[in-house]
Amino acid sequence: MSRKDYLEELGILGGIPAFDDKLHVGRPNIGNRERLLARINDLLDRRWLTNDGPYVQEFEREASKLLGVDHCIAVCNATVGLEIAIRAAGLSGEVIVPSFTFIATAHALEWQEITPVFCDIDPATHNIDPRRVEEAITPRTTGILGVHLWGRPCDVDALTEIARRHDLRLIFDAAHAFRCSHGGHMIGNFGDAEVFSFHATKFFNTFEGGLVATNDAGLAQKVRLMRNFGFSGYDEVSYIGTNGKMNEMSAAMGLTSLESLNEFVAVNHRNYEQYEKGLSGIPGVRLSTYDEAEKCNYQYIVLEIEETDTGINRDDLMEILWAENVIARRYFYPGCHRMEPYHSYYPDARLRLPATERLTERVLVLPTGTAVSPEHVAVICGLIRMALSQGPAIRQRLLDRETAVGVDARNKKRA
Ligand code: T4K
Repeated sequence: MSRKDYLEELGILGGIPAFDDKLHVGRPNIGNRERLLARINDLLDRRWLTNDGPYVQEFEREASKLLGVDHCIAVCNATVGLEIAIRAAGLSGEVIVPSFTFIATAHALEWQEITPVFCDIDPATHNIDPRRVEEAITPRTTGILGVHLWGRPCDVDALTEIARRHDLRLIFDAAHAFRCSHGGHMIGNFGDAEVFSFHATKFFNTFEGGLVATNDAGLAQKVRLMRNFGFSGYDEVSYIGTNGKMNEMSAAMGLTSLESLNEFVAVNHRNYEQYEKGLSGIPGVRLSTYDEAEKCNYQYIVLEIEETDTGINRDDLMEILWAENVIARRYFYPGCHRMEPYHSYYPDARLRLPATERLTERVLVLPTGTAVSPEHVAVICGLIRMALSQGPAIRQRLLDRETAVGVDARNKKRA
């Protein structure tokens, strides 16, 4: 790992990368290995590997306690969790959803032949804009699917009020928001149901996994049955169901990760504060903030790059960082509405989504988590400072190099 002082040292201009190994966004946090391996031995000895096993039940009890939610149903991943929650809540027709989210949010609807109606976001929060939600309601609308993007709660109160007034169901994609709160209440308690992701790339993981949280006993019972093919007894099926079960290995990882949860958050918080300090005062870069009065997991370091102030754009910066082995990601480019099948269905959707369109061009997510040390953060901040403060000079050198390569290729062809 090396700090860089001169432009010539940048990887993109031929220098040696700052990091020998790739630094990823979403490197998994791993808790206590001995505890995990002991649990895995235990489940192997027990020969109980899946189907509502003892670790899954214990994990659900622990999650309920942590979130203060009556019912927590562990599932194999958040995508299937969303599909089950959406179906159990009786959604159909059209559901209003942001486009600035991971594609799974929209697919969970479309998979069930429910039309996702993309709604613009509030550029200040990156979350669905309640004013735009209200405009998108039609006689076919049955629900709203909000997303707590980056773990920052969306405007839960306004959305709850809109849902109440229009008699709509309200579900939250809380994939990013485990151990976050809103108004002092843990995420998991809002809407009809909230769905968390415990994918390997989340700060809290169960390898693959998710959780449906709800305080509605009837809905919880339906979700539970639908998670297991709809079986309500050995030979009795009550609903159409799927296989959405979490397995015992994942639950063992979940229980072990829970024991290190606060430690993971502390590391994320430390990295976040260091990024905040290291990037402060650089024109054209804005770091998304978290509400320190609430519980946050700080799992995403989200930058917005303003080209008019820096001379280079988000994609240039990403290329510069990748050349240093910093694999920053432009989540959630280009927006669900520009991906298939939605792009073909609604080729003009971008006209209704100006804030989304603008943000997808500006956002860059940086590595954090327990695999990222303060030294890593210091070097990354140094690289960003250099890249953004000397953007036009870097651009010019790249242009010169491209021209030189072009001339060289033409000369070789002639020779
Ligand atoms: N809703 C929202 C708002 C979501 O963000 C997501 C998932 C969902 C719903 C659906 O949740 P799940 O059904 O997955 O539970 C990743 C994740 O696969 C995805 O879970 C996550 N959101 C999304 C934001 O990120 P990709 O396409 O970026 O994954 P990938 O394979 O490029 O991994 C990201 C980086 O993580 C890699 O550069 C390397 C690193 N990595 C990854 C894995 C799997 C590791 O270091 N180790 C690993 O084991 O989607």
